[in-house]
Parts: sequence; structure tokens; C-alpha cells
Amino acid sequence: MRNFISVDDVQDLETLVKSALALKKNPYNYKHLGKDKTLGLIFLNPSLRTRLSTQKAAINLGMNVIVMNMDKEGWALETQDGVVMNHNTVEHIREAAAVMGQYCDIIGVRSFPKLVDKEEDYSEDFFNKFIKYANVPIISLESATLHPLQSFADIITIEETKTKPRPKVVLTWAPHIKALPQAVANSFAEWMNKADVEFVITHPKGYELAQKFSGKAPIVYNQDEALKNADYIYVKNWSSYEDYGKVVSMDSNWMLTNEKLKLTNNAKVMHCLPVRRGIELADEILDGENSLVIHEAANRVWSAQAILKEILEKNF
Ligand code: SN0
Repeated sequence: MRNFISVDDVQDLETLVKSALALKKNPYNYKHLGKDKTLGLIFLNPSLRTRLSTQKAAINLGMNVIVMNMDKEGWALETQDGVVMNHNTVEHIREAAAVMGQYCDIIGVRSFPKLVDKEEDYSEDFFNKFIKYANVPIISLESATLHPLQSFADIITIEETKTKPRPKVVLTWAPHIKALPQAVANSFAEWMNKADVEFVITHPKGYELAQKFSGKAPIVYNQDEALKNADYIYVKNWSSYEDYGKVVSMDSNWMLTNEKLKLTNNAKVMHCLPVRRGIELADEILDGENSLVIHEAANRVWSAQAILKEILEKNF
């Protein structure tokens, strides 16, 4: 593995999950691997879990970490080629990424979609250019269309808690007041489609994900129907892909409650966080026994550490 941008960068998912679980048991076994290596974490958007868990994972491997919040502290970046930069952008990604590549051995980058131009966001232009000009291994800390470190932590969490060989996992859309990226949902679908689970997606009409990511997973438009016998419910809001970046429903009936949980096989509830209480998820679920959200967030360390370990071993 050189870059970690999607599940396609993973050679053997089962082995990678095992590696993460082994690191969870013995976090400091590979402290020598990262000696004198620098990880740069570059954020163009806010973060809590991704920043802290990736930093912690790197420290566990003996790496040095430098963090830059580009959105607050950096120059406004230009990504288009051939433009005369006589407006707001100060520095081109060609120079910015190349310079960061001089200071860092591995770089993690977060860059959300603008949710205006579907083609631009789904081309992953920013990430592709960053990879090209930085010329060091790149880890996605959430791109325009995917959030692989989150999905990897999700699959670790399911592996650790499942009580049958092939659990039923339901990805359900939830209401929100803002237009959010499709990245977490796309990524979760992409990883679940490769896992040994029965995977079902449920959302109101108009929230279909890009088929490239949802694949052959059945879409059930009736949430109650989809939740029947579920072992896991993965709750997430996303904006419309079809009517790109728009909020086409705010139907509060889609918020998961204890009442809806009765339809399931005492399902465990997952969410990547941050979560809007009382909009995306009921307090009673988040504070109840079926919630896995803190366990899931804790596993972000082990997903990041397994990826960093793999990149350090294969590239240096
Ligand atoms: C991001 C998203 O992709 O949905 C990050 C999730 C890990 N979430 C948000 O931007 C939430 C913003 C809000 O106002 O609730």
C-alpha cells in the first residue's frame, strides 16, 4: 500500500482487520517503525476524532506529527491549472503540496466536497493533484467522496461485536438541517459490499448514492421494512447525489428511536459522529445500551495505526 484513499487500496481486508485488532492488544509493538519519520496532517475542514486518533496512532508507532489547519492558518489554495491568480487564492496546490512533501514522509489530508459541482467533487481532483505534487504516500482523512479510515474503524467494530457469522447491517439515512457530504455513506457502502454481511440501504426517494459505491446492495425505501431483524444500524445523514448537494427531505420520522429499535434483532447502533441529538438520533438511543458510537470512535486509533504501519513497512 502506498496511498490509502479507498477500500481498493487494501490488498486483503481480513488480514488488515486482524492487524488492527493485534495493534489494539499491543499498541507499542512497532514503536521502532516510525522513528525519525514525520506525519503531516493537513485539514481543510474541521475535525475531532480524525485529528486526535490519527495523531495518537502515529505517536504509538514512534512518529513525529505536525498538524496544519489550512482552513484557518494556511493560504487560500488554487487548484485549477492555467489560471491567472489575481483573485482570492494565494498559492497553487502544485507548490503547496510539493513543499509539504519536502517536510513530511507521509501526509494525511482532509478536503470535503463543495457540494456545488457533482463532476468536480466526484473526480476527486483535489486529492489526485495532492497525490501527484506531494510525491509522498497520502492518507485520506475524508475526501470529497470517501472516508476510508472511518469505514475501516466501522468494520473493526462490527468484527469485534458480532454474535453471528453473517450479521444483517442496515445503512439508514437520517434527517439533518444542513447539506452534508455523501462521503461517510459512500465509504461505508463500499466497505460493507466487501465484508461478509447482509447489507441493506434505506433512505427516502431522491437520496440514492452513486452506484459506483452502493453497488448491488438492495435499497429499501420503507425504513421499518429495512430495519426488520437488523443486527446493526448505521445511521448517517447525507445530501442528495441526484439533486446534487440538496436537502430534499427533512422528514423527522426517519430519526431512529427506541420504538423503531423494537423492529430489529436488538440491533446495535453506529454513527461516525459528530451527531446532532434530537435530529439525526434520539437521546434515548445515544444514551442507551445499544449504542456503539464511543466504541466505534475509539477504534479510529486502530484503523489509523494499521494503515500507518502498513505504509511505513511497505515504503521505507
Ligand atoms: C462530516 C460529514 O461528512 O458528514 C464529517 C463526518 C465525519 N460531518 C459534518 O460536517 C457535520 C456538520 C454538522 O453541522 O453537523
